[in-house]
Amino acid sequence: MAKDNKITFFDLNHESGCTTSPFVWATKYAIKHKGFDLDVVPGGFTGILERTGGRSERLPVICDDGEYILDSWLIAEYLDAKYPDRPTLIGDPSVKVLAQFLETWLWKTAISPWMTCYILQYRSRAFPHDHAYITESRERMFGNRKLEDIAVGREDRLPKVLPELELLRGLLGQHKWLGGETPNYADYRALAVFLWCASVADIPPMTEDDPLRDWIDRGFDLYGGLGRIPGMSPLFGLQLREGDPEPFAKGPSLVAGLVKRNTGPASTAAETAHITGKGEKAPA
Ligand SMILES: N[C@@H](CCC(=O)N[C@@H](CS)C(=O)NCC(=O)O)C(=O)O
Repeated sequence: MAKDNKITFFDLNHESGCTTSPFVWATKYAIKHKGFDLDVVPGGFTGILERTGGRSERLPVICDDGEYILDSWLIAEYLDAKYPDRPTLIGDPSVKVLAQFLETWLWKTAISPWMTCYILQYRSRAFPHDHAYITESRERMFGNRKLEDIAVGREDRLPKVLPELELLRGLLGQHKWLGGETPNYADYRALAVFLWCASVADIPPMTEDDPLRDWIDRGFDLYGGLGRIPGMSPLFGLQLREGDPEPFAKGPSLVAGLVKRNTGPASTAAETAHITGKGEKAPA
């Protein structure tokens, strides 16, 4: 049992102390969800191996009463297995499968383009002793391109991310949390994408009126405002320019069957009238 209700949490920080990395954010939420306090070991990108006593080159890592657990998914599974009487993170195996699907989609749709937009801030917000490592490792990651070159054209790329998030808007327009009435690990994996983005975004990536704002704000407020820590930047306030795409759908969903429950002919009458052309009002 975690001593004093605390779990040692090896954080990955910027110089401001704010947490970066989606994996690390998801784990921070997972520990709080289980009702534990965080005994934080802070630090940046270099020196992870030393901080973890030679156990890991990557974060997150936790230590629970002397037992080290590596990897964000393995940590979540460990917490559920070791503390089954506390609130469940994953619950059913299908939660893991669907959360991984959603997360993979979010990495492709949001994190990848956002990383190219905020790559210079990812470095400048890091500890000064991390700058050289971030430059070298991330330039290699991006196929030996200079970070300055990767960031070029970001004003054009940022607005294009938003329409791609419609799938998540559709889901969260129908459900309070991905976990249903209360958040679960799927929420934390998805929220972690936005938490990471707020740790690097020197200009907001999303418009003020984005429908995702409600879920994001509620998520950042969880556990006494876990996501509202110094060093985080506003996510909302992107100013669109002429010619930018519509950031989100304003009308009804194109595929009503996805979001509307069939409770008999009355519930589908308007759609039937529309798709059969029978009984449809003539356009004004
Ligand atoms: N599969 C691992 C991935 C962890 C990982 O890649 N963490 C990154 C942070 S985003 C890291 O520690 N990077 C250190 C580095 O780049 O040297 C998990 O889910 O925990």
